[in-house]
Amino acid sequence: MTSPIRFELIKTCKQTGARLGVLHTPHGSFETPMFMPVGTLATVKTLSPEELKEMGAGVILSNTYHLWLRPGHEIIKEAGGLHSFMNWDRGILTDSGGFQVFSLSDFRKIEEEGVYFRNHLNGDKLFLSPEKAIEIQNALGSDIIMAFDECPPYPATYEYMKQSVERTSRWAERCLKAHKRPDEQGLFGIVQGGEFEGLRRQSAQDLVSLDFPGYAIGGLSVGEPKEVMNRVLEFTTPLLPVNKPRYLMGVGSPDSLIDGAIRGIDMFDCVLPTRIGRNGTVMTSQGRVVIKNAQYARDFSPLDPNCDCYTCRNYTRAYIRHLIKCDETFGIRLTSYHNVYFLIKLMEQVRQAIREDRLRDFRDEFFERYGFNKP
Ligand code: PRF
Ligand code: ZN
Repeated sequence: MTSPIRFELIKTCKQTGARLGVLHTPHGSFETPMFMPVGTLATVKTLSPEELKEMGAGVILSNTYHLWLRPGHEIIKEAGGLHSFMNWDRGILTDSGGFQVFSLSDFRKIEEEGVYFRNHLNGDKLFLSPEKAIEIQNALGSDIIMAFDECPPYPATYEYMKQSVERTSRWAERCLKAHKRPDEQGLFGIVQGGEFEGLRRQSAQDLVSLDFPGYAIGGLSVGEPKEVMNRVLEFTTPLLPVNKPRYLMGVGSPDSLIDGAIRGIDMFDCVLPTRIGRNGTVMTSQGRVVIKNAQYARDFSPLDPNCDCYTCRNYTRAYIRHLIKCDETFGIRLTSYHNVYFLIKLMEQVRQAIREDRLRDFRDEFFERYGFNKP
């Protein structure tokens, strides 16, 4: 049986080793490295599918846990699956729910069988297991589904992390067994192990021996310093097969996208562009702008002078500031649109730089302009 998810490596950047590739899915083929906007509740907050397509989004991410609670995976299955339910005909990746359970629920009990926890909406007792997470994702019909893993908090002790990695490997095997639609949906394994090189190696070896069509690196961007994330990526990506896609979960700041690509990552997702957009922060080629600040009250220039998105072609900082300060919905639509566009275009520039073997130069120029190099 061939996997419905295939990764085609086009070339690697001579300056950095970053990979240019194509991710083939049942809903289209998309160039990598790519950024996947997050639509937790079957909507990328404030943006329509048409707008996402116009920006060039290929794959979006949604969440098993949230859709299980509301409206329920049965209803989405009845609608013909998540693609038809939300009117999105490109790629969808669903996260397994493990991470959301750990981040949203205060009460939780991890056992070999699965995780007991409380519904973050009404406090009901719930249970999620590898089998249940796969059953829900099979019903949703997403192109890429994720194994049910444990993402321990940072920092965790070596002893705890070792137990957790071993359990995550056993859970990964159970996910494979439970997967009912392997010819329609690609199941990715998730490498854990925190900052420990030996545990990352153990986790990667366990999962690679199970032969998933793609691998995620989890347990990063959970509070560790940036240098730790970069170091973990440096020793983890070489442990993964070159002909399979690599997905760094929950990472979406512009500097981390570039630094991740340089370390061999192909896919990223993050709520960052829509989350900060909703509180009025935008990413620009010159760094972050907090649009509510008084200095923008009479600024009739676009959010980013170097951006050609719908927002920047038509609206000024002063106008967007006014809308956001008055809690007008249109304001957060405009900032969300710009921020998602910014990251999608950033990845286009990263791919072009890989094509031309100059990603190191691109990185240095981008960091300089964005202000990451400032003391
Ligand atoms: N596991 C899963 N989803 C995730 C993570 C993880 O470790 C992270 C960590 N940054 C984000 N989303 N299943
Ligand atoms: Zn813009």
